[in-house]
Amino acid sequence: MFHDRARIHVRGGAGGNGVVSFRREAHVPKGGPDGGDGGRGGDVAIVADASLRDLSNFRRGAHFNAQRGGHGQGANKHGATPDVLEVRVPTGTVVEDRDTGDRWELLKDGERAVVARGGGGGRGNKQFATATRQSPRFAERGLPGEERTLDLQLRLSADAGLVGLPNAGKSSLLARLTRAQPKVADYPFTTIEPVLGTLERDDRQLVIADIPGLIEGASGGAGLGHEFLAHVERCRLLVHVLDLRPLDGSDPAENLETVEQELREHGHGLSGLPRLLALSKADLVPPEEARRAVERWSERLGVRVIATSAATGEGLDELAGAIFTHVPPPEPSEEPGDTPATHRVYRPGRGDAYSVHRTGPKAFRVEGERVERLIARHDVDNDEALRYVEERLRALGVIKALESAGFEPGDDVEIAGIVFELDPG
Ligand SMILES: Nc1nc2c(ncn2[C@@H]2O[C@H](COP(=O)(O)OP(=O)(O)OP(=O)(O)O)[C@@H](O)[C@H]2O)c(=O)[nH]1
Ligand SMILES: [Mg+2]
Repeated sequence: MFHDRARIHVRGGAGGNGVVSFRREAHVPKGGPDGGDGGRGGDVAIVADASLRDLSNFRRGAHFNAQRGGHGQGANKHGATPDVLEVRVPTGTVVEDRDTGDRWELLKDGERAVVARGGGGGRGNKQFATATRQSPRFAERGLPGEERTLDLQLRLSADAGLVGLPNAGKSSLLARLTRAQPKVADYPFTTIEPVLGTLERDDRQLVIADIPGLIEGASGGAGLGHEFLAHVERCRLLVHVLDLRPLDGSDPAENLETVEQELREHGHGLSGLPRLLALSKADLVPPEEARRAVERWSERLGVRVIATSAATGEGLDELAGAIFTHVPPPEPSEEPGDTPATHRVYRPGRGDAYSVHRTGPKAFRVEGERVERLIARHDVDNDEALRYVEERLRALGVIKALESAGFEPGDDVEIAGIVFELDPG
């Protein structure tokens, strides 16, 4: 079974906590603060690995949790930051976070994207020492790491794709054009997963994909084809394979339209890709009829049409040559050696904004990334830490904003689900 989709959960490691510690020296009764900072939590990165074939390594809903940062220690020792947790996926995997719309495309071996950053480490008490607060008895907690649910989808990187109805002869053509050995049989849906083959000529190579047969309704979910239409998106040329003499007696013109309709309905630019038409099984009709079919179809479609037979080899060289001439050169960004910006590294915004809401007669709520982070970092049951939080809230202008909303010292304030009495001095 070919697994081209998976869903995973990733979580950056939590930051380590800062620590409260004081220097101890035999002859100094009370040394200064020397609590070290916690280390940043580990990141989770997705790395493209050309040796992987598909996404079958991923159990349903697998979790990847990076390690947490080390806690700070006395004597000003900082906690360690663990190694990045690497999740290896086959080259050609598209990673998407449906909640945020973030998306990464890992197209080349070794390409990587940090998808969940570790949380920041907390500062140790040494960092909170000031002229007026010489022995701070509080330190910051580390922050939780970033968390996401990611949808992985493997897109094959083929230059040209063979598309057509089931039984049209796509796999037979691939087998004759390349060294690939797809299964060939006289029933529809013989091919149930895409097969790749390499077409070689002089010093050029092109990858050709044999896509499972498309039937009416494929783009809407019918048959097997729709699952694989996504793979065709990255092709730069489509070779439409059309059976000249279908076994089921169907009309080739209608068959061609069925497939073209599915390509249009799938969208993603598929119907705009350059086309070749390979008429298949030419050995089954008299040569004169095959010639007339070529003329008719080229006139009608305005594309290059070639009569082929996987049985006799007719038209195969011509088809291979036409594929080479009609595949457009790769986009400049796909040239080797050039590093395209195919992935984005997520950086949390500055998040300075906040809002103040009155929730009751003597109760308020403050929302905002920065203030919520402040609360997550401190234990407001610790008087000294609470005083520090008040100082920061004042510096951020939150106390002023609360006052203009009617706040009075001693009222309750809720931030990120934590309620405390705010009594700024
Ligand atoms: N006579 C003749 N038969 C052919 C030729 N090409 C394919 N066939 C036969 O047509 C049938 C279908 O061929 P496949 O290559 O499996 O067709 P496909 O398009 O890959 O079909 P699916 O994988 O089911 O979508 C098989 O019985 C082949 O032997 C040809 O050039 N001449
Ligand atoms: Mg096939």
